[in-house]
Amino acid sequence: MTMQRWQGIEKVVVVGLGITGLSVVKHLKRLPLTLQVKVIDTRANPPGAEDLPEDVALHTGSWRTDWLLEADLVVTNPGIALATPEIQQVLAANIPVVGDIELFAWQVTKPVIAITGSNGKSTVTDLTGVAAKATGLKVGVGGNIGVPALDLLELDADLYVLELSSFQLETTSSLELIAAAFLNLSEDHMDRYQGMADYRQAKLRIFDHAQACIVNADDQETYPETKGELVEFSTMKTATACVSEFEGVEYLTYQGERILPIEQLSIVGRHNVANALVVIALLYQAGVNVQAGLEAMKSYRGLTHRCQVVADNHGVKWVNDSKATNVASTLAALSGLNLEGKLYLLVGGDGKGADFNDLVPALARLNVQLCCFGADGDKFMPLHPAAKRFDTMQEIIEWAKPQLSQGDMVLLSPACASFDQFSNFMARGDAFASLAQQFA
Ligand code: LK4
Repeated sequence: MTMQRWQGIEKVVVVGLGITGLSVVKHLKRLPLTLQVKVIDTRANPPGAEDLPEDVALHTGSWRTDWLLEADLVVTNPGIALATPEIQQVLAANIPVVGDIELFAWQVTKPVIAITGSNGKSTVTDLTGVAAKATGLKVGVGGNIGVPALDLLELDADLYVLELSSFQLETTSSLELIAAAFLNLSEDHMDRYQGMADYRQAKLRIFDHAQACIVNADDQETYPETKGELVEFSTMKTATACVSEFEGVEYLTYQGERILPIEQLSIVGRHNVANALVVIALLYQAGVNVQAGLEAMKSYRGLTHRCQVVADNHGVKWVNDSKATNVASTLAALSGLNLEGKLYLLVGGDGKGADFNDLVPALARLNVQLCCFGADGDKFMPLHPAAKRFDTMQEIIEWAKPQLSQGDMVLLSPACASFDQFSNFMARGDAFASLAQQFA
């Protein structure tokens, strides 16, 4: 877009520091404008305060409604709900409230691909980026994972691939996408939404200005109400991107054309077949040469903190799936798990108001020791007869260590956010990996 967006904007208040808030401040200072920038963070010691430029005023530990109501633009962090009374006051005063992705939309001049959904969005984003890079393009990959979107603008890439959370989409209204995907919808963030309908509507915003809308034919909730041009993917039925058998071999196909035998993918599980289909659909719709990206797709081994083997000693496998921050994600980790020994499953943390009962059938099928920890550990106790309560992961490992034997697996797939005990799921995964390595 153009600088016209900034007409009449002089005073900008950024709400929420951290990596995203800092990326917003840096971006505002790079613009060819003289903006007065102030930052509010309601936390007493917000992360990133030490990296804030000295000429930017910072208020911490509470709100500053006076700053907010003097502003011409308020830029909020995905951690702040729009329903927060202070933000409602800003909106009532007709002051625009946007997020970092909206600012990205105002400035970006190259094609953008975006991905949302309850699960798999980081894998699809990363793999789309990896495959597109392998074709020789300069690609900026980030958003809700890795690098904040506004930092990516500095790369001057040919193509951007963004993971977008429902929170980011709530504060975005003019992002034009060459291709957008809504992967699936399952319960999450019930502490921030009134219900599933609300959560779904936030995610559907990804299609508002999308040229190609990629939807999951196996999950009708991913379909927008007003049907424009839809590109369907499915692992179960015929669709634009789907699975077809040819001479006894299952292939990923696009518009009826065989792209790749499923067995040549390194990432496993039916959910990853779906993820790979979406990557193909996104690349195709963005005009990227899919064939040139295939070798990269075949060798892709997945993300850190996503079902990653972090130690394998004395026949005991330690698997870090800290990225499983909701029930469906933990179910994906448990599906197709085939163990000789016992599964020590670490669950718990910040439950975000979820109902964990859907885990019961999957747990009943397994030889499992359920180890419950963190703020909402109690909520997992009724799910399995062999459930045991701990405060921390460290306590679990200390208790389990003497019992571990050949063929066992210790799996962190907690179905919860980590904010009760960690700064994010990555810090939780690192803590688990270090406990695993101590055992070795
Ligand atoms: N002012 C201010 C202010 C106060 C508090 C800014 C930010 C915060 C707290 O920050 C966040 C809270 C919740 C940032 C978030 C957040 C939730 C950023 C992203 C999310 S999320 O929902 O997209 N991702 C989490 C989830 O899926 O549950 C990740 C959980 C984890 O890492 O363990």
